[in-house]
Amino acid sequence: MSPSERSALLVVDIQPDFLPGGALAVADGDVILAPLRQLLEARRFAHVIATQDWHPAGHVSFASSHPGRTPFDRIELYGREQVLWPDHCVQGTPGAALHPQMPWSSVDAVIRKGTDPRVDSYSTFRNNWDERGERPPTGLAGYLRERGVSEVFICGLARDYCVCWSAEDAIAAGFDTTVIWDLTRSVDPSGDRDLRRALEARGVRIGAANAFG
Ligand code: VGL
Ligand code: ZN
Repeated sequence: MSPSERSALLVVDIQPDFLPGGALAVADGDVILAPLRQLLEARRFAHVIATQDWHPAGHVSFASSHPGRTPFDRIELYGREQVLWPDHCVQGTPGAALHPQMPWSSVDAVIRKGTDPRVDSYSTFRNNWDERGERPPTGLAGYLRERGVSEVFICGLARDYCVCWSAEDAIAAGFDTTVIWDLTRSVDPSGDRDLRRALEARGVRIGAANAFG
């Protein structure tokens, strides 16, 4: 297999709700769209997987599901911290769609996550912890392994939640893992330096889109 056949691109949560004007807008999230479009159109990756945050109405991660709480409050859920979000990416709503102006035709598979009403899911590989203290896999690691993928490149939104958790799980699952840093943006950019160091400490590489021409 050529190197590119062993590599997959994961494009995380490019959905209107995470872009300016959306329900959980990531500042400057739209800045990554043009270079991401170029990367998709260049078809440099034999495997491209997109993820879609896809919550049922009334999801446990929504502040509106917890009387008296407001968005960005933190609560304890099943013994762990849970950030409470504005309602976002509700199944079937326009804000939950894959961004309608992006070239998705080269995408092989779309992984929907956050579909369990009682458990959040930042990572593309596993849900957050459930009431049994477990993090059920999504099946993506097996999908990639069965196709001979050993290396993943991750981009998308948000850098400090879904991208970061996906990268940590990817490396834990044994994949060579690179975050294409300039094709990501954070909900809270003040944590970016620490986040980058924490990822590198786990063995995640930090890359740039211009490495792909
Ligand atoms: C995300 C918060 C809640 C993300 C999803 O895509 O990073 N963040 N749901
Ligand atoms: Zn979500």
